[in-house]
Amino acid sequence: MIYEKLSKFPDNFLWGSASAAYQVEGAWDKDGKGPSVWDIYTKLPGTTYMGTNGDVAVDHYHRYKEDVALMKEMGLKAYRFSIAWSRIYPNGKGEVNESGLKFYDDLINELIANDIVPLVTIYHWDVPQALMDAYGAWESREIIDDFNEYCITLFKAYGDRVKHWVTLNEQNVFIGLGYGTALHPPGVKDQKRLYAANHIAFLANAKAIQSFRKIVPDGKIGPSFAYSPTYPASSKPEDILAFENHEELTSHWWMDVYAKGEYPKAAYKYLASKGLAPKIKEGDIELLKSGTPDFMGVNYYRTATVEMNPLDGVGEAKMNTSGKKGTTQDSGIPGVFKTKRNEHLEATNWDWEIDPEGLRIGLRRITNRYGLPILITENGLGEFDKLEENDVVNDDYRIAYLEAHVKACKEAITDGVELIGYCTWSFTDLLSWLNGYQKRYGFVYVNKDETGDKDLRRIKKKSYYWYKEVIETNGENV
Ligand code: BGP
Repeated sequence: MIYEKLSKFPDNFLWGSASAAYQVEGAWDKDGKGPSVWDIYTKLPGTTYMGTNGDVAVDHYHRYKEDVALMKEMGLKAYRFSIAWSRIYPNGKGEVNESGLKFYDDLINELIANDIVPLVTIYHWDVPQALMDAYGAWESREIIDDFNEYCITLFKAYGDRVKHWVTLNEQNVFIGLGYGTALHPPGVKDQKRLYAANHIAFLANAKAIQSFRKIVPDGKIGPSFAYSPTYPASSKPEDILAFENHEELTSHWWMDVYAKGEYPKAAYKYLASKGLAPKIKEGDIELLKSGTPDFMGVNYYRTATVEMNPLDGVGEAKMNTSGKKGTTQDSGIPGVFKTKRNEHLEATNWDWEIDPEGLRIGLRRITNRYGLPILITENGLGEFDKLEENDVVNDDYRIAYLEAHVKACKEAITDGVELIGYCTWSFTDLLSWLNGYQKRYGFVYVNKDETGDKDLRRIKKKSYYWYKEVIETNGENV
């Protein structure tokens, strides 16, 4: 629909920005923290861009007060950050590390004292290495109880002040890249193990939500899903079918289970025919159905366009982690779908299509299929930024990207989508898991690069002032 007048953002709309522990904190072995899988994985040769890791990251652990002061000055309403499991439980379970608990306690208090709502992500990919060594982390049902204990500790420690929680960040990504393409730890390529681990993660998610209901009854909780809404490459029926396949296998497969406690039928049947469907034990479906979320968290960066892929067609392909435009190859599942570059859309230097309309489309699809409120937990543009003379960063391309996406949110609200908040990725620049420090997302430039010898000073980019105004006017200037 094309409207002459758009609805307003709600009064209590959460204008936020996000980060993740491993990408900002640093202090990887300080004050009793145990190693996570990422602390180990990034040190294996050839795993990340130029061997970058989060040992120091942007040193948020020591500079969080300075970062929160910058948020306050901007007028930020909400800050989404994650807790490092191995800072709380250095061995994944057992004894709690009090200094770890204290760090987040201090951060939460600092945010609240500055009128910023804390949005806490419980798990942003950094499972304790101890649990990987003990039982293969997400591959064993043992993790369900260990994760639940970790969650209970957090709910009890912070639930009095933190009312918005994200359980698992992008389960589709950490499981997909961890067990499908071997680009994330534990670096496995095995579809059967992928779907098995993924099912266990669903169970852990649902159990944590059950615990949450008892401990923080007045809070809201949900997972964050990396949603790339699909388009068919053409109106050929075979491409439409490929589109249906893609939505079902890459989106409904996750969101249906979160929201309804059920796997989508055709996708399940297909995977079962290949011997890849997860084993569903007695009680699993009951647990999934009783641990549904209050909102769907959405991380949106791009859409995907697909076409028919014959049985002897393409499979896995190369991902662009260098920022050299055009180096991504089309990939697919033979007999199911194949991705295709969408010629109607511009792309970033990392070949991510820029598609604000796709955000509106995705928000509507979620609203219609699940009827849940939505929290946008991530949206942003990763680009090379240039630090100019006198500490200036003119990131007009980021302003253009974000402005178009905020407008799409406004249109979606006009369409009837119940949107609770919008978090950009990210507040400060930070470590990109596989792409080093050169792929920047922040409103605040951090003087740090792959060489590691810079002073980490914080510099407000042009986009910082732009978002400040968006917040001040509650989106009316967009
Ligand atoms: C999401 C992750 C974030 C962040 C972002 C940007 O998948 O939740 O942690 O990294 O994507 O991705 P990248 O750093 O690969 O550009």
